[in-house]
Amino acid sequence: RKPVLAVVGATGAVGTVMLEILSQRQDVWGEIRLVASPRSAGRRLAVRGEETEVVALSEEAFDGVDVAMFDVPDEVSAQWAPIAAAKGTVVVDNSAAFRMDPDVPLVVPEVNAHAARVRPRGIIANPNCTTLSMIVAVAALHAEFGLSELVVSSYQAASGAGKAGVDTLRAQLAAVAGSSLGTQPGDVRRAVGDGLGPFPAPLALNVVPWAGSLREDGWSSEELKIRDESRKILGLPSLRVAATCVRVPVITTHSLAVHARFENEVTVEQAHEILASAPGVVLVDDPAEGEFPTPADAVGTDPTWVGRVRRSLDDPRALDLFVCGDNLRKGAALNTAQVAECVAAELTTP
Ligand code: 11C
Repeated sequence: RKPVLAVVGATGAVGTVMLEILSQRQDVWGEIRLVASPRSAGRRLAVRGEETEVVALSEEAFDGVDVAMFDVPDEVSAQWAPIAAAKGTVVVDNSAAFRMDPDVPLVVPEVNAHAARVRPRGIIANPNCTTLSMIVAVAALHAEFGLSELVVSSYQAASGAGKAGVDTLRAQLAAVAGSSLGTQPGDVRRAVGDGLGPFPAPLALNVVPWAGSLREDGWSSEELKIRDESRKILGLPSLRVAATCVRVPVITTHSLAVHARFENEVTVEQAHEILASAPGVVLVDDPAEGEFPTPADAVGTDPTWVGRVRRSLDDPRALDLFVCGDNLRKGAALNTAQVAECVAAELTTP
């Protein structure tokens, strides 16, 4: 029989993309059960072309469920993923609650699919969307050259902060549209007023060097996630990583400028070959023709897009590149779906 899937958080921003993705991918699932907070129970949503009623999150919601995808806040996952796992359901969790737990694998199928099979708690974690937007390309280069250091700056889209982030950016763009704002200190801030939403400064006509919450010594949680998660996924616990996370006025698709240093000397030609043949990566790198990835082109697509590949002028072992990935697809729902499909294959292989 085909495995039964539960989508927990089916009505949220990532859940909505998940239902689209489940309707587009090869259908490996039997029943797909949609689960959400009691507030959303009873709503009807379309998946695989069928209207399905959303049921409230409860222990019974996991009866007979083989695999559950969780796209809910950290504290909801922390409470409910172990309850589902105790019932024998394999949980693929997109929150930050379990990512650094040594008994929970952190899986990107193109990089470490094998890790999904070893899951002592019955939980598999999905990385943060910023890590996911670059890691497939970085891992392909690491496999050839041996990564020793990453220095990254992110250009993160508003939807990383959920629906509130998108609504805020759209409202701010409306407030500044057609104006001559952006020429005097504070003029954009005054126009936006108290409509900052989840961001600490105006995002329209601006960039904001902050994502996540404050951690020790001035680092943000988002910057530490990039470091910790990259180390765990690549199996490089001492990898040197420095990240600066920046929010930009883009609706969806995170970008990163990556400086990657390797054990061995690199050439752009080799890097191009590796990236052009890496599963899940598309290389667009012809600056003479104005061809490089941008979020406006990458949004709504599945791959990690890579361009601007250069060998560092001062270090023959280092590459500089620019990467774009849809933070709601590969950055969240798509990776979760891919991991769940790995589990489904395992459960149905005799
Ligand atoms: C953002 N990357 O862009 C965050 C959102 O740990 O899954 C995802 C947070 C997470 O704001």
